[in-house]
Amino acid sequence: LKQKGITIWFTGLSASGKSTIACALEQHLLHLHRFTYRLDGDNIRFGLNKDLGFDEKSRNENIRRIGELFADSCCITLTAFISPYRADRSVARELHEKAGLAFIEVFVDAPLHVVEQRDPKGLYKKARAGEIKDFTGISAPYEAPENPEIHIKTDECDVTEAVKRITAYLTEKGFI
Ligand code: GGZ
Repeated sequence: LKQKGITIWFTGLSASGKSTIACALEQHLLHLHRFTYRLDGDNIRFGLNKDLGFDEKSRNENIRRIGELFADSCCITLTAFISPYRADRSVARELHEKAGLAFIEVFVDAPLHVVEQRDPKGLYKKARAGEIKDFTGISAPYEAPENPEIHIKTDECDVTEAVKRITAYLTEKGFI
């Protein structure tokens, strides 16, 4: 292997498409016989980090733990967390860089009105009604990446196209 391990770090609003793209990318990489490890809010927040909520400190800790865990894994790690704070993503990036591991930030970008319309779990509706507090995009901040390695606008680009763009990047950099 050319690389010890790489992390593809998806960030974006709830319902922006992070998990969908990460799943499709994982399938594609498996076809190429590359080992992957995929994590998202659905598995981590019900297990490892079930003690954490969504206030700012808890989100910092959520992202801190995820960054620590996978800085030394030797496969292609795919993480799909909102990770709304720039500083938290920087910490994850620095941990990787110190360990000589690649960190690829993918901004999964969709405007608020689009994700609100998608609202697959009805969470935006509840957040608007005040039934969920600290909801990203409504009552809690999302700090968009300023310099992501890859920027995908999911209202303009479908899942297949998104996977193609990421794999093209990985190929170009010699990661796969
Ligand atoms: C944002 C929330 C919240 C609040 C529950 N704000 O679309 P989902 O449901 O499946 O993904 C969201 C997930 C976010 O967890 P993360 O670990 O990715 O967040 S962070 O990186 O900010 O720590 C959403 C659900 O959990 N959810 N309450 N208040 N999303």
